[in-house]
Amino acid sequence: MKAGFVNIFGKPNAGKSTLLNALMGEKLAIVSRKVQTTRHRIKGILTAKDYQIIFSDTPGIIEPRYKLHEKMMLAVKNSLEDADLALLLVDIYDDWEENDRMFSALSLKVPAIVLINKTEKVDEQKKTDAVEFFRKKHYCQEIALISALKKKGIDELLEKIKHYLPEGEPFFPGDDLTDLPTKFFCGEMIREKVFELFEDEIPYQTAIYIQEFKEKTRLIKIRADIIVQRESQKAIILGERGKMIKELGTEARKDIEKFLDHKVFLELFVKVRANWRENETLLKEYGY
Ligand SMILES: Nc1nc2c(ncn2[C@@H]2O[C@H](COP(=O)(O)OP(=O)(O)OP(=O)(O)O)[C@@H](O)[C@H]2O)c(=O)[nH]1
Ligand SMILES: [Mg+2]
Repeated sequence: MKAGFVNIFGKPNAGKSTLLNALMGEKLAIVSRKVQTTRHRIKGILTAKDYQIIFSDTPGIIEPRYKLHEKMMLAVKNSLEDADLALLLVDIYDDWEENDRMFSALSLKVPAIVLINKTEKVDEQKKTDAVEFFRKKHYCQEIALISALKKKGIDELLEKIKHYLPEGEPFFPGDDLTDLPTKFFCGEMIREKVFELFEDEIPYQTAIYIQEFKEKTRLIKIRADIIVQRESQKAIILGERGKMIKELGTEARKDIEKFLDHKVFLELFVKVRANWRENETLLKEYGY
């Protein structure tokens, strides 16, 4: 039996959460076309008959500007410490030099596989150049071209990963998919809709707080607060005659019902908490 921790690192928007979902064959982490979507370390536990891999998706690596960012980078740091193998994800369209500097700065103490992502529409020359660029870097044990979105190269990657796992017994029971509570994922699904529906600073100044999660006989009742920083943002999230929040609620409820495989009653409230991103007490309350 082999068991180990495989942690995914990369710049914002490289496709880390998409990769976690592809590896798990299940949507655990929310994804958006905007940067800084993931704020927590999200573990996905993949158990087969002869191995268990605990994958971690992490927030994209950035220079912290708020306390919230510091918490996000702490999640990255913690993931650096318990990895058996690192997956360093690069968006092929991004600046390779910049990615290289970031990977070097991680000072990894474990082997790494560099994964060049978003390659489904890239010409052969660019792929060869990217492999050539990263292949000789000191942190790079192996390299692979993938498309997390199209699930290309994922099975081959799993085979590669197995070689790096230490011998050992599973860390989690076979049917566990993650270590985080169901409530967390419900909050994330609501947050994903905020990333989809609203532009500019709104997704970055929003947090979700699950007030109530109650399993009743016929449905699960969820009451959640959408926390924003300013009254003007509250008005935008509500929309004219509550149009936007209604849409948000419907979309999030559908996703949550699919995830829980249960009927859900979702009630949303918008609350203004000035500067919650800098407030230690509020950050803690919202799970950061
Ligand atoms: N074309 C293409 N797009 C991809 C691929 N993988 C991810 N994406 C897209 O890239 C965007 C970012 O994906 P995420 O998985 O949220 O990226 P992330 O690295 O987790 O981002 P943060 O959480 O912000 O650090 C989304 O629009 C994805 O659909 C891929 O293989 N090909
Ligand atoms: Mg992410």
